[in-house]
Formats: sequence, C-alpha cells, structure tokens
Amino acid sequence: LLPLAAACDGLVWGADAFAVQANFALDMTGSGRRVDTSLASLSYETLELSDPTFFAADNHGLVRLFREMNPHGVLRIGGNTSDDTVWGGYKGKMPTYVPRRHGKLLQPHVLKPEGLEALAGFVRATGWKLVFGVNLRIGSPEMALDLAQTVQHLVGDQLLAIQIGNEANNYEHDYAEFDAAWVPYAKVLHDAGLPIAGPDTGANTDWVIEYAKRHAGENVFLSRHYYREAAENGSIPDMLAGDPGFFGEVEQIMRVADQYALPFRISEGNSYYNGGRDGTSNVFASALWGADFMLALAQRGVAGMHFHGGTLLSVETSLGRVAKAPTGGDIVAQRDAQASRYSAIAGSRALGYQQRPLFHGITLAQRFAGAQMLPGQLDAGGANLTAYAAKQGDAVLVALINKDAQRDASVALSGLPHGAKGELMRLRAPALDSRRDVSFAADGHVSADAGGACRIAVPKASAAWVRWA
Ligand code: BDP
Repeated sequence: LLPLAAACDGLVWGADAFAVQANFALDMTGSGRRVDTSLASLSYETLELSDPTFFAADNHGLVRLFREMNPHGVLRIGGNTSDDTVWGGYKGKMPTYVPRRHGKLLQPHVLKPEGLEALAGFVRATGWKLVFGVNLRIGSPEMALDLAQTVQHLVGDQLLAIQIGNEANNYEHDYAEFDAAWVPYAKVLHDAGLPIAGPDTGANTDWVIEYAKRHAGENVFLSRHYYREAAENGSIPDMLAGDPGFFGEVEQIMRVADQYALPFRISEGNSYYNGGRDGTSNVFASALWGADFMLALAQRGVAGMHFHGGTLLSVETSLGRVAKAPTGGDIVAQRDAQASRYSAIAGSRALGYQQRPLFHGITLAQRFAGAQMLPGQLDAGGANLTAYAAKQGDAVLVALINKDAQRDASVALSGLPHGAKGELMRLRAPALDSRRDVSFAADGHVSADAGGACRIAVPKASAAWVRWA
C-alpha cells in the first residue's frame, strides 16, 4: 500500500492508511524567487513610542524575541497613530490639526524626542532595520522633514526608508489627491537625501501600480497593507481557507515592481483588522495561516511581510477605542492580555514577553530566508494542504502545511536528492484554537530513497518543515 514508507523509518503513523494521500513533486531543475532575509518583519503603531521603555535597548525580553524571530528583520513604525501624531521636537510653527477617527475628534499624540532616542537604541540592539512613517494627514512637509532627519541622525544606516502617510486611501479622495499631497513631502525628504518608500496604502493595488509608474525612481521599495477582513467577520475556517484573489493582486504588483527593479513589502498586515479577532487571530490556527501566507508571498517575490501588532493600548487607541485588558489568570494569561489580538508577541516589560502562536508560524517560514524557491507540483488529495520547496545552498527545504481541520495527510515527496537525509521539524499544538502549548520543534530525521522519494505524515492542523542535506 505504501511503497515509499520504508524509506522514511518511523514516520508512518498508525492511522496512515486512513489519511489523505497527497503528492508533492519537486522540480530541482527549475528556479524561483530568492527569499529575502527580511521576510519575517513586524509593524507597530507610532504611539508605542510614547513609552520610551518599550522600544528600548534594555528591554531585553523584547530584544531577544525580535532577534529570535529574525536577525535580519525590518521594524515598521506607523499605523493610524502615525497620522495622529505631531513631532514634539519640532521648533517650527506647529500646524493646527484635529485628527478624526471613526467620527470622533481626538487630541494629537505628541512624539517626544526620548521615544525616538530609545527606539534608536532598540534598533541597534536588535540589528533590525527601520521603516518610519511620518504624518501626511496634517499637511506639514516641514514637520515631517524635521522628524525624518532626526530619525536618520539617530538610526544612521539602519534606516531603510521613510513612509509618508498611513493608508491615505482612508482620507484622501482618490489617487490623484493623494499624489498631490504626497509630492511636496517627497520633494523635501528627497532633497535632504532621505530614502523613501510607499505608498503604504490599505488594500489599493491600483494605487501601488500608479505610484510605481510615477515615482519608482524616488523609492527604495513599494508597499501596501493586507488584512483578510474585519475582525467581526473573522473565523478559523475563514482564515484557513486561503485568499487566492489577493495573491492575484500580488502578482500584478510584482510585475510592476520587477519592471522598476523595486522590492515590494507588505508594510503592515495581519489576519483581521479592527485589532484582530479573539479566538482566531491569537490561537494556533494563526500560526498555520501565517506560515502559509508568508511562503505564498515569498514564492511570488515579496521581500517582506510586516505583521502588525504591539500593545493592546496602542492598537485600540489607533482605532479610536479605549483599551480594556482582561485581568486575572496565570502569568501566561496576564501577558497575553497586554497585547493586541493579532500581535505575534505578547507581554510587557514588567511581566516579561512571550511568543504568541503566530510567532511560531513566522519562524517556520523564516527558515526559508536566503533560499531560492523551487517549483513543485502538488496534488493535495482533497485536503486543505499547501507545500513549498526551496534550495538553500546545498540543502533542499520543504514545508508542508496541513490547514485541514479534519484530514490527516500522508504526503509522498518526489524529486528529492537521491538518498538525502532530512532534518524534520513540526509545528503543532493540541488544537486549532489552542492559545498555548504551540511548538515548532525538531522531530527526528527522515531519508529519501535511492529514487529521491519519501513519504511524510502531516496530521491535520499541523505543519512539517524538512531540511534535506
Ligand atoms: C490598519 C491601521 C492600524 C490599525 C489596523 C486595524 O493602519 O493602525 O490598528 O488597521 O484595524 O488599517 O487593526
């Protein structure tokens, strides 16, 4: 029944005969996109800088988790609060301004120099690069220039780019109006020698394409955001169903990005906007979603995926809401309560930090950093299963992500280097809705037979990652 099983000693589990039979045929002669080392990246609200002990060099727990996720990551500071913030270090005439969110009038947040200084220390401690968003809504290129120059002075060549405005599609009438507001900013920043990226739009692929056509030469990368849906409409089955329409848009953008030789980054995104959905964005299912989403982006040449997150306070404030963190529970629950629902990292300086389930999915995908994607033919056998392969130096990487809630899969791999030895890791948890006990850990070794074949069991709601040497 399972002729290949013997080649993968110890991997055929008891119920294998009942599992969906899937096939994944690697094409070692083909060559796909190179995965950027900054694939796993993060996005935080500007408001986070109002606590200068958060992004700080001595916030060791947070520094450690950033480095663990990716030693080559990019931190994007922005979000709604970037367009609700005035620069406290600005000596010029402060523009008059009343930010509005969801119909409510808000006081602008004031970014203090100590918040920026601490951020620069954090960036140095993590080794991450920085993308920093300035306020477009306020209509003050002078203030933005002053802030951007201060950031550059503090961060030096770890500054990857300044972005102008966050999801301007929410307050500018159309692309032309955005462009007219953007150009004076870009001019002063550009004249001062600052690197620029954009348009940092919400879900407007047409804006990204139009922007590239007009401004490619002035930019270091192109960007847009991604959320599947509003939190109210989120669910585990919806999240795991995949989003083929979006990847069609990614391919459209990549054609233009390639034409201008510019990287494309999802500068902000996550499962569900409006702060993420409790019981969906913060449970194990989000790890499978995140790993699959990142690899699907990498396969299409997207350089970085910035998962939005951070404290509950900053994200709720970005939505014009008042943060109410649930209290009680053990230390794990207490740390969990401090973070926004979709954040990959939970905790606080006082309580310590911990990985959310999503974090583990991100680390699985990040194992493809620097590799060259390989084409492959997948027959998922009717399961909600995805598969990715890549060449990393002399090694071959394979990820098998079984997002199916019901069906265990037995995946027959072919086209592997003959007789290759594989180091296997598994991403798993007790259940799709587990908030804890998620692990991405070593699970022994496998070997391909003399014909380059091997069968790997991927139980429902789990993923396998193999590095073949
Ligand atoms: C994005 C905003 C960000 C929000 C997020 C959300 O840029 O500030 O926190 O949506 O709704 O549109 O969760």
